[in-house]
Amino acid sequence: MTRKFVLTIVASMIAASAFAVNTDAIKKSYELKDGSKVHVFMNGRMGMEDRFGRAVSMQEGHAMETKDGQKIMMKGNEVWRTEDMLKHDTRP
Ligand SMILES: [Cu+2]
Repeated sequence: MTRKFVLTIVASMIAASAFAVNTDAIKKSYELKDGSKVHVFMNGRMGMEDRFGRAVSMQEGHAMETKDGQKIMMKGNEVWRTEDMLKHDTRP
């Protein structure tokens, strides 16, 4: 294999793993009535983002209502994960 060919493979592997991290991070995000957001991560647990874009804590089992009237029950409290996501802005 030529050196250039190997570098191409390595570059595409890095690109693929970066893509995997981004899509793994959040499964779905919902906008809530009060202007905050709830992010559902790939592991099914959730993290809250307040209307100022800060990661905030919410007790597990707390009932939330989305802008379009859906009721969601808080599962998990992934504050650190939300914080990390907001810091690196890996929102989908
Ligand atoms: Cu919540």
